Amino acid sequence: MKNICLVLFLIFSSVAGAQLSLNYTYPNDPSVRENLEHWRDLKFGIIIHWGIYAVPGIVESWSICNEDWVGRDTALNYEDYKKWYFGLSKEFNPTQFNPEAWASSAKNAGMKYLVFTTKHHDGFCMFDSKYSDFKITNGPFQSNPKSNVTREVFNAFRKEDFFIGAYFSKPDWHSDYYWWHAFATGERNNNYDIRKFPEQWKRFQNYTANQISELTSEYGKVDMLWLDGGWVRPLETINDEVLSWQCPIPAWSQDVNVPRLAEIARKNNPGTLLIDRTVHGEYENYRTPEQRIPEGRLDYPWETCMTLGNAWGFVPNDKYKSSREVIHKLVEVVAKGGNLLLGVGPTATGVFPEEVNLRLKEIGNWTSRNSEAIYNTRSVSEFKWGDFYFTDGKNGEKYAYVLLKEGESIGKELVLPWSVVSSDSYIEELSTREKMKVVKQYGRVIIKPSVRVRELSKTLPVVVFKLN
Ligand code: FHN
Repeated sequence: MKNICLVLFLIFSSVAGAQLSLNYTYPNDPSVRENLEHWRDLKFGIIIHWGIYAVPGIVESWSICNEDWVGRDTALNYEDYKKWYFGLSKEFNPTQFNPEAWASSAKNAGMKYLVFTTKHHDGFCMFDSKYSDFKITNGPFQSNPKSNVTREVFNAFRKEDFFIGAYFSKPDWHSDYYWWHAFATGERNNNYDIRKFPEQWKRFQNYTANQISELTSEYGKVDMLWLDGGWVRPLETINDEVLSWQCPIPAWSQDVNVPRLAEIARKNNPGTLLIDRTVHGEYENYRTPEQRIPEGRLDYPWETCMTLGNAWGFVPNDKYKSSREVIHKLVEVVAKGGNLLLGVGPTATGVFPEEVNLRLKEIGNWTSRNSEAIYNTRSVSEFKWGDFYFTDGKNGEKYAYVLLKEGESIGKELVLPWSVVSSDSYIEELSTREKMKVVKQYGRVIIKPSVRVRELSKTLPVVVFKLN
């Protein structure tokens, strides 16, 4: 039994102000700002990593990168391994591909936006690019009516009213313009000195711009470009954060000209959000902490991207987080002013693993009954007190969240300071809409949940109270 004395400091206080950002740049373009505020309302999204790496069920792309932290079959020499990996494009034939089922599962979980890997670092295009033969429409799946996977995925999620994000890797380890055959491939960076071969890099910049143009003009409305591969960036933007990655840093600038990509994308879809991850500034419209939730509340738009299992893509026997754990993270992220982008990987045949579908269904059981306390809310300066989180609704209502461990329940009394409950306000438990019995004494307001609500709380990962 969780002995709870819930004193809700929902009045603004000087304490625990938001963690001020040192290098976040709010967009100037009104349509981008409007799109950003809309995205902030959505709170919960799905990022889907799907590519040839699903065939063997290994980590996406990284095993072909010649950096010693990467795990790969050392029985093969590196060149043979790379050949084997790229050869997976001739085996990838997802005959059970069912993007409508993916979209329905994600929607039922309460997710509102999608980020889909149109191309990961390995350069394999999950769309029918005119600028590459290394693509899903040039292999065993090419005759399938759904072979242009990105188009099918975007359409299926758009039909469920999802905000559409295109994940696009700035580095492309299959492109001769990035890993040039004239030199041995090295680590994650391009493998030639751009200062000596500027025309080769110009070719890569054009190749990238052409693919961004395809993705933002031939695949319906794309709301966001989620650019990954932060090491591809102008040299002058290398900062302590990049140095902390402890990865090789070239002496030259890998500037892929993101302003040009933004211009192309926004000409095709005005207001497109640009997420040039970790390369702060004008084209990082929100920040993207990965696999972690920031300590404090952040005063700028941000999103935690986190895997449901341990891998971004499908790997066999992955260990998935419980639905309770995901819902706790969702509430924590929302109370701190962010969004949660949850990562799943479909199998080589094109379906979500059954355990993933089950988790998404369980998550939906909670989000569907507490949706108003998630979407459209905004964080407050006093976002946390003890074990509890708080947010503001947009119409003066407030929400208080009590996170419960397995088997825990709320206690017989919850205490509110008098000041937060005006004379005519009332308090309800959100999932039952049951009005709370409230006693006012000695400058405090005591909520006395009914036996029914206390019993129900044993089955809930989070109990939400709404102060009207
Ligand atoms: O290198 C990628 C990684 O494979 C994965 O796609 C993640 C997802 O956020 N992004 C990069 C690592 O930050």
